[in-house]
Amino acid sequence: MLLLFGMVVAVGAQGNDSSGLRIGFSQVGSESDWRTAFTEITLAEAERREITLLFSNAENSQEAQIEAIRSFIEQKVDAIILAPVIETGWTAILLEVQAAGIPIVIIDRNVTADESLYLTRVSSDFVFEGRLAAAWLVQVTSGDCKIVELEGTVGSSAARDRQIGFNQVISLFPKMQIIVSQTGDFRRTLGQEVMDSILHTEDPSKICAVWSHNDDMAIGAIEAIKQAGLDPGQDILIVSVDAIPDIFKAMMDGDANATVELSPYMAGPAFDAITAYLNGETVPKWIPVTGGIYFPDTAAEEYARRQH
Ligand code: GZL
Repeated sequence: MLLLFGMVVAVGAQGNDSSGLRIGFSQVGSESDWRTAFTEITLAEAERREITLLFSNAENSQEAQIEAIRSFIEQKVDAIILAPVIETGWTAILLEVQAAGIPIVIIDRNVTADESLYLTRVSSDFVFEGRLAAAWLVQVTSGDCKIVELEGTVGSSAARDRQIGFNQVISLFPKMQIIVSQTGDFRRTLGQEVMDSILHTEDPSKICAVWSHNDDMAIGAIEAIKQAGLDPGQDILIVSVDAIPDIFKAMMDGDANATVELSPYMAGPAFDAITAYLNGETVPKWIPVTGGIYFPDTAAEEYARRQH
């Protein structure tokens, strides 16, 4: 059974030992295609497992996330899943959740709160994603490239750690240089606006590549590069993260060069961890999801395969 803003939307087809659980899910928002896919997959997985999911979309507001968590406590849910928009400011509400005796799972981005305040975290390794993107760019440019960086949401662990990982690798190569770094908040429209502005303040002929913390901002940048009369994917290389269908479409059009995969399939492991905990089993503090790096040579099949 699926509760969307209090409505019963559907009854799941197959039960398992998660069946009948009532779980509150506080989602960041709908800022990117990856986030939308992550939400859709989570709702479908809850329905399949006959979990009643109380879903809240905070539209990137931490305050709205905290209010949603308080509402889940009042509704006496069996567990809570939190996808935190930014890293800091969670300790107080996590203490309230702990006092209510409700297990909470952190999913995707991280929190700075003490790990004793949550059951586990299901996520990818953002530092690894940054390293992988940088290693590819170093290789294809022989370690000589002036880079524009489009950062994700300020204060999010995804943006910070992808930047850390990327810089760890390029710092080994003196001619790999980030000439400007600006946030596009993981949003396509802002990625385009920021890139358009950069193309007017920097000498475009000096820009070798765009390193974008997610595909949506990269796709926005691609549009800006085209409007500047340049050829994205050729004049300016494009490397990003998420592996959403639209980046594979861009690759098929010759406009993008590499994307590091971020799996949107995190709900299953989160639901499994909650069920294990409620069955008295021990749950590890981190449950990793992994992904590879993809290029134009497999874009057509990846595009076809990733229609969620
Ligand atoms: C990272 C995730 C990021 C995605 C973006 O795990 O939090 O947030 O890379 C999304 O697409 O906005």
